[in-house]
Amino acid sequence: MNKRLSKSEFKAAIESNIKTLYRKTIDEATVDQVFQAVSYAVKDIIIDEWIATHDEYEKQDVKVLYYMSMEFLIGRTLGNNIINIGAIKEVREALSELGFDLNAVEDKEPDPALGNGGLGRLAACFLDSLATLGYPAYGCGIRYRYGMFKQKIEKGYQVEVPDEWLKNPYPFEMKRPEYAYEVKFGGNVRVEKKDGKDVFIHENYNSVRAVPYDLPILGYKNNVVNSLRIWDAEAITNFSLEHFDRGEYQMAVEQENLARTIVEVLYPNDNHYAGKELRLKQQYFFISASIQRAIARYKEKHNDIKKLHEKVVFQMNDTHPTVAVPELMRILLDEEGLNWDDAWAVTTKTCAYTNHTIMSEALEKWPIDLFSRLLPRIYQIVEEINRRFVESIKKAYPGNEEKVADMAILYNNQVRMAYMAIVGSFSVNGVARLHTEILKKQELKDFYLMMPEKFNNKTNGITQRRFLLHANELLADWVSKKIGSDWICNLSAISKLKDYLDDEKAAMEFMDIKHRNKVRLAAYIKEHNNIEVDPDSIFDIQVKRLHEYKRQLLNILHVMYLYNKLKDDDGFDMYPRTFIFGAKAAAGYRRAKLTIKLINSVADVINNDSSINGKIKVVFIEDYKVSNAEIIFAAADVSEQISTASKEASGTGNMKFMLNGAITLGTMDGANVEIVEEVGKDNAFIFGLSSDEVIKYEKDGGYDPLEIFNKDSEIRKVLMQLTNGYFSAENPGMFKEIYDSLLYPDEGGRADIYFILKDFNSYAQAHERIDKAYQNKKAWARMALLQTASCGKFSSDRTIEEYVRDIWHLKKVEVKMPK
Ligand code: DL6
Repeated sequence: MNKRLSKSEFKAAIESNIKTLYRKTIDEATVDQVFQAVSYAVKDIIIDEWIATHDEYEKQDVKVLYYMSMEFLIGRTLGNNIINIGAIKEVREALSELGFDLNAVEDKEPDPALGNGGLGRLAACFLDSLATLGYPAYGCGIRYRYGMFKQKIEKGYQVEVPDEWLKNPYPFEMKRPEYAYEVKFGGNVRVEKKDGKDVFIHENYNSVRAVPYDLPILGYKNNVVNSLRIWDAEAITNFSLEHFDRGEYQMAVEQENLARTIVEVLYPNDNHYAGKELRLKQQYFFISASIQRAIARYKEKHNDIKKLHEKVVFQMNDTHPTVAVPELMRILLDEEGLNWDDAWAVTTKTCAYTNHTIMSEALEKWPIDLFSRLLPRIYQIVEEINRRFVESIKKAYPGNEEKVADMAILYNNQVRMAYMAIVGSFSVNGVARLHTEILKKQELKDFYLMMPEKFNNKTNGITQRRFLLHANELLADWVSKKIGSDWICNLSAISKLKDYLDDEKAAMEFMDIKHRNKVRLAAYIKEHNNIEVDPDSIFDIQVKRLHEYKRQLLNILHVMYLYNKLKDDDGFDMYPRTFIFGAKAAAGYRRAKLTIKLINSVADVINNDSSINGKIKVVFIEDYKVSNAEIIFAAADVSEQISTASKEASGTGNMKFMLNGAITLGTMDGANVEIVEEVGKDNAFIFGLSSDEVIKYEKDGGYDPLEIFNKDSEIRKVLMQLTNGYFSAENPGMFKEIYDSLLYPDEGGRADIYFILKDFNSYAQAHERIDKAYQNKKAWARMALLQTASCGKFSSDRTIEEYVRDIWHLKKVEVKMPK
């Protein structure tokens, strides 16, 4: 390691930073100020490694990955950075001697929430793994001034509050004005002939200056520091104040506005395409800047642009960065002077695409008039890509106009971004085996048939360094004591814990740690929700974005059903259970927000009914985010992964729970399938329709929820409680919309499109199995330990190695620091 600071050197650094930053002594400093001072002390250490890493990349002239993503949900970084530089002990002790607690100091860091959920968090895990494995990579994204909103619950309703993560300077970021680029919008394209060639001149545009900020991404104790480069927008004001006329002034104001609005806020939609012009501006903004920089960097050392792909790979995280394809073409054609075929050859060897969803509402399709107005030159290029692609479809399938309609990039006045991503990439991957199979057999079947060599699977993963080493110190220490610490950088080594499966003492220690983590979560719930929960009850947890397909509704309807049984059936008993929810709903997603209200209304009634002797508690944790997620995963007994089969591309929360010893209650969806494969089906609680059954019902019909409603009196009772005011005395009709959605066809002619009633009984039976299994403490402990012991496959280190092997072909770099 670089400069290993001793405890006393850390103390001195913190005190000195407090003095220079705030003109205070440590005794006068607030915890916020100490957070800044510690962060700068840590950053000082990082800087040398950061420089050394980039020097090494330069020296070895390595191939570099640019991971393009609209979202990086990195969460707090101080704690992780301290762990990764190997200084946790020194910093903790230094702070303690100065009268501060490291956890309290960490709590002062805003949670950089530049993402919505799984997709953004995956990008953050990937950066962690890339740095730890020593692969040269940049994350490329946007420096949103406001990240994911903070959620408040008021009278049971979600209220969105802006997330001002940049209110105080963020100590780890570094502005890099020397790498600023201009990005142009609107205007028109004029064609001129020069030396017999067409030259495209973009004029009358508005533009902004994209200015990057770098955040250090540290590998685990290996001196490697990669960068997450997030772009801010500044106005280009190049008019002279003395001479401006009305037109110039107008232009300046427009450019100011453009710069201000473009990076203002993250769109809070998960798995949903909203079609807003500003969103397309954001996409082009960060992509254009990132590609301009990547090419400039390449040209510093290389003069043959046709070999770009040997040193550069662009991975597009979902379709949001797909304008990378025509933007790279634009630069190669218009600025580098390549002909079309050469430019296309370079582009399709440099770009790769990851698909993260098959939800039709998430597929981006931009109206052509908007797209062409905002990005006129880019649109011309898209037209030409499409024209040539349509030619190749016609050649492959002569006379088959249906194929053209099904596959063209431009169709029905829309630009189909996923199709452009596939056509412009050399690799197309899904994020779990089942998901990739569905892409190949259903959603993208035509493309798979035409270009099968592009398709591959990369099952997602998570970083064990954040979600065990940092999030669950007690368990991490225990694991290391039992089997050594190899698991930190090689999660498959955690399978050595299997040696302890039948060691009762070890299993009891494991459960004792779980209990202590449950006590920690109970204290958090008491502090934030003012609800007492019993750490001896089963902690049954569903935390993720609120989306109908994720079926939080199924979970709460089942809670209502259990409550009815406790009230109505004297013979019924159950082991005490705490149902914990955490979920943000997109601000404009009415039904999701109503589901949050329903959960809170049910919680109000049940938690205040003394007649059930506390057998059920329901808690909705406000503002679910990366930092409280860490406390939540560590405390779970049961991990609810209950999406309608075929809808969840992978899921990664399922893996975080598993790592922390929670048992999956889930459908055979996304990566659940692979989790069950690892632990064995007797060590998971599986229920519900299979993806094939769901897809068949969707195609052929044959499911009528009214039949279930009419036949099953318990389900009927639960549903009637949605309309009779049982849980909403103040407004009995409040949940009628949910009731209707379950029983009556929507505009597409189908009712209960997520098969909640269809899966209800099978779900209830899985819960009964859990109730019984939990009461056999020994067997449960074994099963819980088996989860942790079996999760080796789900490290993002494994995922990254697969991307490197099959797609990116990067070389590992070692960074040595002078002693
Ligand atoms: O691949 C990361 C993550 C998956 O684990 C989830 O299953 C999937 O829903 C999510 N997809 C998206 C798609 N986004 N948009 N827009 O967030 O990706």
